[in-house]
Amino acid sequence: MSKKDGKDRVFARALSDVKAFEFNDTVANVFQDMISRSVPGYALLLHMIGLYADFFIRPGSRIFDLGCSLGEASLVIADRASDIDCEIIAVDSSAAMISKCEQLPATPKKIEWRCEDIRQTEISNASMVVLNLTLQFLPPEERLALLQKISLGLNPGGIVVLSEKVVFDDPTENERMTQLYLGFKKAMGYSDLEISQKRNALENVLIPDSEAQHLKRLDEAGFDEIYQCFRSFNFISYLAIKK
Ligand code: GEK
Repeated sequence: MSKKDGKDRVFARALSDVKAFEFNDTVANVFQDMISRSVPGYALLLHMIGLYADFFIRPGSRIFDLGCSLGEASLVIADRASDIDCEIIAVDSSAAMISKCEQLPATPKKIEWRCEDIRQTEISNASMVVLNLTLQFLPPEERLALLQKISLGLNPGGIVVLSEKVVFDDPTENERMTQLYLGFKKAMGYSDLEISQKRNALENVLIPDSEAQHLKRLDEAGFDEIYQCFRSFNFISYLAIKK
C-alpha cells in the first residue's frame, strides 16, 4: 500500500462508492505527497510563510497554525524564529495528522501540537496566524466568525496568512483556470480516474469562495491592509495585516 513509500494512491483504484473526503490515517500517511502534487506552488507558499515570520513575529507573542496537517508551516516558522522567544500553537482536528506530528523526531520546543477544532481555539497575544488551505474546509457561514476571532486575537501589526483554492465569477475564467489546474494535476502524475474520484470526494467538503468573497470577509473581519501575494491558477494567498 501507499503507506510504505508515502506516495498518494488513495484514489488510484476504481471505487464502487466514493465516500466524502476525510483527513484519516490513509490520507495522513501520504499527505506530504498529496498536497505537494495537488497544490501548485505549495513549496513556495511555505517559503512565503517563513519570510512573513521574519517580518511580523514579535518576541513574547504567539503564532497559530490553524489546520496544521503535518505541521509543515509550523516547522518552517520555528526554524525562522529560532532566536525569538515565542510560542507556536499548531492545531488540527484530525487525530491522524496530530499523531504524525507528535511522532516527528525533533520538534522544536516552541511548537505545541494540539488536536482541536479551530473553531474552539482561543486566539490571543498573536503576531501571526496561518490558515494555509484550511478555511475552505469550514462551513461557509462560519468563516467570518473565525476571521473575526483571529482579528480580535492579533496584536497591532499582526497578520493572518490565508491561502485558498478559489472559484471565479466569470464562467470563462473559471473554466480556463479549472482546465489549467487539471493539466497541472496530470503533469504531477495523477490519472483521470484519480482526479475525478478525488473531485467527487471533495464535493461539499472543500467549498471554495471567490476572490471577492475573501476580500469582503477580510475587510469585514477588521483587517486594514490586504495583499494578494500569490496566485497560481485557482489558488491564491493573502497577507492581511491588522493595524
Ligand atoms: C499545510 N495547513 O500543510 N479544525 C481543525 N482542523 C481542521 C478543521 C477544523 N474545523 N477543518 C479542517 N481541518 C496545511 C495544509 S490541509 C489542506 C492544510 C488540504 C484541517 C484538516 O484536518 C487538514 O489537516 C487541514 O485542515 C487542511 O500547510 O488538504 O487541502
